[in-house]
Amino acid sequence: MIPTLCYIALGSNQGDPVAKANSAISVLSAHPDLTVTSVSSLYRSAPMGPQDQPDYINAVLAIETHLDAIELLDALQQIELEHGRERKDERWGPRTLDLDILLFGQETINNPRLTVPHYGMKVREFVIYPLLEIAPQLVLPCGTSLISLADNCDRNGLEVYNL
Ligand code: A4P
Ligand code: MG
Repeated sequence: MIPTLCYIALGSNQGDPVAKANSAISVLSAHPDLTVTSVSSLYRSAPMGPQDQPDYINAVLAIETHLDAIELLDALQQIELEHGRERKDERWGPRTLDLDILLFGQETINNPRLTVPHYGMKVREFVIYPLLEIAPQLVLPCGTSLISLADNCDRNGLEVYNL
């Protein structure tokens, strides 16, 4: 069976976000059910949502997997928990680690636990530019090219994070 090519967004702005991001990338790379095929640079981004929170570290990974989408979500949520994630009520508030499924092959998924493509991916600079780095030719299931999304998306201060 052919594995599904998926794109995962990573975000963190609490408790040493760079270390959290690198650790999450290591755990994903070592996961028996996932093959990480590309990893973007780490990026520093201004917070979307409440402004009284630290800047974020964001990145995007390409993975291949034989898991179905819900099994993949379960695996990602398990990794979030292992990195100290607590789900709070505040929308868009600070988080130690957020792992979102951007794309699951070319599937469109709408169920109570999962919306794919991710609802914010067309407008978030901290998703579009890291994704452009690893998948410049990408076309969304709706037919929109990633490059056209980038053409319409301000970088909003987004920069590659250098140690
Ligand atoms: N869920 C539905 N679709 C998906 C999907 N495609 N991938 C459900 C992952 N999960 C998905 O997520 C809530 C529920 O969404 C999950 O239980 C899952 O079943 P969550 O991670 O518990 O909550 P959340 O991430 O706080 O919610 P939300 O609204 O998805 O947050 P966002 O939209 O991801 O925003 N600013 C910068 N610069 N960088 C960031 O990364 N992130 C956020 C969070 C706010 N501001 C940011 C950033
Ligand atoms: Mg999330």
